[in-house]
Amino acid sequence: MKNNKFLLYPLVLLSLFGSSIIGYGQTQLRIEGGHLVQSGGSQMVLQNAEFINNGTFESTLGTVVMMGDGSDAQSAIGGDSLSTFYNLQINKSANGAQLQQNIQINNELVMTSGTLDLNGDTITLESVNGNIVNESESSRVIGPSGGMIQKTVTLNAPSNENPGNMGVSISSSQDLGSTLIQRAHPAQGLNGGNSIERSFTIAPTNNGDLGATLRFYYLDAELNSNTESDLGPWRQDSAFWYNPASANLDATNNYVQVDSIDFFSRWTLAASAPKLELNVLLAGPYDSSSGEMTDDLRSTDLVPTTEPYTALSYDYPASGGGEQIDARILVQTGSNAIVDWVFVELRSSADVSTVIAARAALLQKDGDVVDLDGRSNLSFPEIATTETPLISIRHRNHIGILAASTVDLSNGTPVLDFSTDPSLVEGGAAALLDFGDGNYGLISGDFDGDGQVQNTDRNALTSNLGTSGYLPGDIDLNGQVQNTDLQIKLTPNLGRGAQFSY
Ligand SMILES: [Ca+2]
Ligand SMILES: [Ca+2]
Ligand SMILES: [Ca+2]
Repeated sequence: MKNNKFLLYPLVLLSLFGSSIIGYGQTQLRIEGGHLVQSGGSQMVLQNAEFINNGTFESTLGTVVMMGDGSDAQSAIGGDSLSTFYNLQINKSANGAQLQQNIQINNELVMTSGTLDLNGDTITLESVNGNIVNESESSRVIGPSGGMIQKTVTLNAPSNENPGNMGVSISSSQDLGSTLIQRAHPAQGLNGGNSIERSFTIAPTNNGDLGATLRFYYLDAELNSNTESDLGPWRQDSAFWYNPASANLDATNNYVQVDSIDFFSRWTLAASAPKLELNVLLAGPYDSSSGEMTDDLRSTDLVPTTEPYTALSYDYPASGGGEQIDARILVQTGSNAIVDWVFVELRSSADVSTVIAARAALLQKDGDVVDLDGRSNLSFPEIATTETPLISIRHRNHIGILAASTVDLSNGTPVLDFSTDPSLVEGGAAALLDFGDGNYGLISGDFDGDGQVQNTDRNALTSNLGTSGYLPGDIDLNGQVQNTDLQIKLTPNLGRGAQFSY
């Protein structure tokens, strides 16, 4: 690159508080109300000097270099105006540089030495050519107090595309269209834990049915006391962060890969949470001809996107409750279609009345109990892997079950298939309905959710006959309260459940 002097247009009002463009000590390059044009491939070096733009800065092919050993603030980029750089190079022999205003990079942000602190501001990488170069453990963009790097790109069937070299690689056979990618650096407080100091928000225009793969790259310097080998992906689609399964960590090349992503949202990395692979059937919607449950609530848009159990006064210890889903997961059909919400508890083996943790979860037609992405094994973020709890599964108008034995959360992902093995359930086959086809399910008809099917349930359902919606009297979960619910799904079970209260 040539090292020409930069040119000033006649209208420039340029104040240099220092003797030259290469300034030493507490100096500023100030643009006050006019144009400063850096033409050609020229290089402008700011040695411990601030770049303050209160006018207009144009750089067609030039490079601005922040050098020196002064504090970040002595190498700040600020002023009232957004500055658009062609190339910006951070090359501090000590300390770093910081933003005090948003900037745009049309070509390269070159990280040579020292950090660049976003300091609450935004770097926009130009959509085609803007990219980060040479970012490393010792020279990287940071942002403990907020701010972001962002880029909008068009992604059509991307194959391991890492837009702007921002550190997130995306693959999908689909056309995602114009996609906004934002990288931020404050750690996320994840249900009592702390993430690494990096997160990505990925927002494609076409954001559904992507079958996408994500590689989330990180730097060791961002680990924030996390043990690298424990890292797993966390995502946030609504207010809740959760820890989807099926990820691969490559600690040598510093990335976590997640496959089978239906739609993108916000992501970070943190220690993996304990997970459970659970399967359970509900007698109400169970269809013996298919061996699965029906999903009429979903197909008639009645499954709420916020869990129903808080409103029903179920007790959530710790930080559970209020789980929400993105409505996109409810488009899934087939065996993995969502039937309804269930309520999963971890109970103390020493005293089963003590609930250690509780989560609302989603139930698929084939009985899989899954997390908020509609497909991953259920995670318990706030629970230590040293716990050996008893699992219970409850549903708002069925009688809950308690596992007969504890699970060891430190040993992989425990598998409990309550749909085929009554010996896994406290009380055995008597605590379930035997469908006669090899499958067993939760006993239906507990209108008021008190753990028993009684006359009060029958009377309440009777007075609701003919109503429709997401209702406690809709025992078979087809969206209507009918004689079927009363005569087939409730009445035969009267008296069930009392012996299993816990
Ligand atoms: Ca399934
Ligand atoms: Ca009841
Ligand atoms: Ca019904």
